[in-house]
Order: sequence, then C-alpha cells, then structure tokens
Amino acid sequence: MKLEDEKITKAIVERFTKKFVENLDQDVVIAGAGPAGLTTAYYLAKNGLRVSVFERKLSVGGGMWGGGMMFNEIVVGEEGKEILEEFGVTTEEYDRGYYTADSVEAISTICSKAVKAGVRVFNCISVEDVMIDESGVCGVVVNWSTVELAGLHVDPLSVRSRFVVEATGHPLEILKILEKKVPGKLFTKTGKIMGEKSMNADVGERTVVENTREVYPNVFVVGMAANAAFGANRMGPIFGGMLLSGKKLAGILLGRLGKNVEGLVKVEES
Ligand code: 48F
Repeated sequence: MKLEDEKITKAIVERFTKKFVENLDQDVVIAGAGPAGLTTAYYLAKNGLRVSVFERKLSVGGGMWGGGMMFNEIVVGEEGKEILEEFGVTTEEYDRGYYTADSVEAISTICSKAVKAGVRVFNCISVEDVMIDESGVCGVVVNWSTVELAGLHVDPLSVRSRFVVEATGHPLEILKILEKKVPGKLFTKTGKIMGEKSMNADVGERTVVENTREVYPNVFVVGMAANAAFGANRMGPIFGGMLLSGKKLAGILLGRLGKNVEGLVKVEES
C-alpha cells in the first residue's frame, strides 16, 4: 500500500479536532500536567468524571522528571509510597519512612495511567485566563503556547468546566490572573496570594495536603500551588505531598459532585 501524505495530515487534523470539540464542556479542567495535576486527573477520571489537563510545555510531568538537581530519583514517605504502588511504580526502601523511585518511571507511569483512565491531556496549550459568571469561575481560556512565546496577537479559545484546578506549581499562574482580574477575595487569610516560603520538607509536605482546597468559587489549588497560595514552605524533591494532595483534591471534587468515593479523602469544604 502506498502511503498518502495528505491522508496522514487529514487523520491528524480531524482526530485532534474531534478530541478538542468533544472536551469543550468538562466536569474538571486542570491547568498544569505536573505530578499533582496528573494525580488529581487520574482519580477523577477513574471515578467517571470528564477531565482535561492543559499543559504549556511539549512534555508533561512538570518538575518530577528531574528528581533533585537532575539526579533522577525521587523520595516519598510511607503514604506517598502507597500511592506510587497503586499506580504500579517500583519503590525501594532507603531508610525507615524514606522510599525512592526512579523519577522517569514515576511520572511516565502516572501520566499513562491518567490517560488510560480517560483523562484528555492537551500539551503545548497554556491557560491564559479564566471564564467567569455569577457562580464564580466556569472555565478556562486557552491558547497555543507558541502564540504566547512568539508574542503574537491571536485571540484564544474557551473551554467550559464545572471546576478549575490550579496545578501550575511554583508560579501559581491561574491564581495570579484571578487576583488581578476577578472581583472578590481569595479564600486565604489575607484575601490575596500569600506566597511560597523557603524550603522546609517536613512542614511543606504536611501543609501541602492541608492547603489543598477551594481558593475562589469553583477554583481549587493542588500541589505546590496550594502551598504558594496559602503561604507555606516549599519541600524540594520529596514528592509524596504532591500525590497525596492530588488524591485529596479528587475526593473533594467528587464529593462536590455528589460522589463520595471510598478510599479517597472525604469532602472538605473550605
Ligand atoms: O511544577 P509542577 O511539577 O507542579 P506540581 O505538580 O509539582 C511540584 C513539584 O514538581 C516540585 C516540588 C515538590 O516536590 O516543589 O516543584 O505542583 O508542574 C506544573 C506544570 O504546570 C505547567 C508547567 O509547565 C508544569 O508542567 N504550567 C505552568 N503554567 C501553566 C502551565 C499554564 N498557564 N498553562 C498550562 N500549564
């Protein structure tokens, strides 16, 4: 059979368009495909929700690939290890309460499981704004990352969703937009972004789970973004908190949609 170049093009364009159009009205849209965003997405899709993840970069995975300072191993605690094992990632005990995993195996497996559970990941697309109505945020505004990089004046497109998840990590991009453009205060002590504090793995790992919550009507923070929003410490290359935060948020969002799922953290209203 002779391959026709134009058929290859048509297949890609038609299939992508179908995928994009079928995902314009979601239960949950997640900005950022790091470990926290992908873990949230996995548990949501596994429990029947329609979930899209928009990722600015060509590759998904955020900061997990690089382990610590590009030594491509990650560390997790006891509960983080259990989540990695649930994903099928190999872990190895280093010392009591400290487990390691190959960072490439970890993030590629988490992403694969999320996609197989039904999550739609759109890479090379950045969330540049939110959609808003009387109930609060009701979707995201997206554009090709290349448009942003080239500084082109090209209008974006919109995707509706019941809930939006801020999973952009340290830069907290979605919350910065909200603080600047949207009326009303954030659900933090100051009503504003409180800002990430310096490294303290012990505190940061704990608070990242505590800070996983709603931060503006229909907008939830997860992973490093949760600590940056609520003024808590960064924790460096220990990743259990990212996974636990994602799992907790999935439980909260499923609960908000009336689906309390056994094994996920119970609904916690902010
Ligand atoms: O930074 P990232 O990995 O966030 P995370 O899931 O995990 C944090 C850890 O990697 C590490 C840590 C704790 O162990 O401190 O840093 O909370 O993933 C965030 C992803 O969001 C993408 C970005 O490219 C990255 O892959 N991103 C950032 N801004 C946007 C975005 C945006 N506006 N639109 C789409 N994606």
